[in-house]
Amino acid sequence: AHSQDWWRNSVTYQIYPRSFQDDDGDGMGDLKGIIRRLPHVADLGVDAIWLSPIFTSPMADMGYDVSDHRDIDPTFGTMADFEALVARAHDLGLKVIIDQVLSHSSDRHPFFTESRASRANPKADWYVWADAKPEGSPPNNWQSIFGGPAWTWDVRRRQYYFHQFLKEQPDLNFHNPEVQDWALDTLRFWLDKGVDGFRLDAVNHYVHDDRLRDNPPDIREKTEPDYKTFEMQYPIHSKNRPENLAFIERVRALTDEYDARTLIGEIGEAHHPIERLHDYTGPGRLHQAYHTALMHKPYGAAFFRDQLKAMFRDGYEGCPNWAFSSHDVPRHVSRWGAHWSDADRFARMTCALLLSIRGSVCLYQGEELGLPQTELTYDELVDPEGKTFFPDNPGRDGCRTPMPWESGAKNAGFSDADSTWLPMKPPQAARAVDTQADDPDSVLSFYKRMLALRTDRDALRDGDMAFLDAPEGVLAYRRGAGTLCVFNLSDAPARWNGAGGTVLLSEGWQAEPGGAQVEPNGFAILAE
Ligand code: TEU
Repeated sequence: AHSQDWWRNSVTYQIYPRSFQDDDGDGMGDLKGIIRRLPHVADLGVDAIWLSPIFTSPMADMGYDVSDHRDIDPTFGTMADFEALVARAHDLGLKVIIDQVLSHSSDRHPFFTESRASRANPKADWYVWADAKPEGSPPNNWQSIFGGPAWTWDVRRRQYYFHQFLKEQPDLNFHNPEVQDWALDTLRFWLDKGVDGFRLDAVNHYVHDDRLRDNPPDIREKTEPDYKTFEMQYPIHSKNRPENLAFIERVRALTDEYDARTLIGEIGEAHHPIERLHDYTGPGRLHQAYHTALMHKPYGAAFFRDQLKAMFRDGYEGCPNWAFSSHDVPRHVSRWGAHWSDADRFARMTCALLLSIRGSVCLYQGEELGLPQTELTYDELVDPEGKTFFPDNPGRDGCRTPMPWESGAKNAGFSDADSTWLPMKPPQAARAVDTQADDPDSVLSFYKRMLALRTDRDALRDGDMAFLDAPEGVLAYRRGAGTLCVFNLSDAPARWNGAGGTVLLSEGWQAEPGGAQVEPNGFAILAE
């Protein structure tokens, strides 16, 4: 499977390094800790790991604010630790994908220190600077994803600088060819270290409109008011610029100089139809498009069918990368909590669903344990998003709490420290790896079985996906020539009238003449 094309329809396990395993006892996870726990990941049967940022950072946005893109933050260890991690992962048959945050840097990056010092210095044009409007207000209406204007005034240059995220994350100016070259050199640095690919953070944010035109207003109804910050404009000028694709082609050309590498671009796109992702995975562009269509509140058979059909419209042959959970959204078992009465059954059903749809998949650490979102008080929050928008949007800390390994141990085995950067709470500790490892009915055992099935059965990985007529609330599709997948996503029992076969995996599924009785959140994967 590990050919040039190993990445196609692959499964990647996302590690959030600060919360995976603490080795040095400071209450934060680190690279040595990850090395220690890698066998757990390899045992699952995934193809690759993706590490959220481990680079030098003041941690205003937990490492997504990088102050040296070519070094490791001491919180996580050293470059030697990183090299050891890559070697160990490769020994275990795991590819290594690292996050690359190129759209912006930390405001404490030496480039930005230089850039803000004056209007005439070698880095003056490396960030996006603009004069105030005559009345002193920002140059246009662009909004930050973390709230407020995307422009902050700098007293020395007497100009505004652009930041799509925090003011501590100034946007690099991708219209400047030197910036593009620097970004490519940074990627080359890590390719030469032997990483197998990149998760390109906020890849649709790189290029802004150089005429700084206002974004048009977003006139859609709010669909997810309870936890997600909503941008009340269509960001067609602040990001999503067509010019971006030319730079992505340069990134791909560089990557193609190396053997069997992959680019997963993160396109967090709530504002455009899902099929817009086709642009990003066109020839000579990204291998995989990671997006957030299935990572918000909307749920149900009709919703999934519409999203998947849209993605694969017009004979699309590209490779989307699907996920239900990540370090940015509430864990899916909690987010979709209105739709189940048995959390573990729901975790297993969504596992079978995610791993049977066409495309690549990213699993987020702890998902294989069926972890729920951690409830935190305001005082426990660290994420600036949560601290700004609490309580309507408590931010992202609840999915970033430490990984539970041994239920009875201090901090459930995550750390020896008396306090950890985010707390370990009882609901998570109770689902620790050791409580599930030997239980054949656990969520963890189910993930392993499902991953093994996906590995063994080519159709589940590489087969096309054809949707079948099904009763309301039921999602049914055929993968390849003879693998049938049926899910009851409703809260009522359903009757499946149609094809059957040999059950490969099922739950809440009672075969009957001419079909089956499917309980709420019941499902089956069948060989026809
Ligand atoms: O997220 C990019 C992104 O597009 C955001 O909209 C994301 O949904 C955000 O978390 C809002 O809740 C990436 C990273 O995944 C995220 O952790 C970073 O904060 C962000 O980039 C800035 O680098």
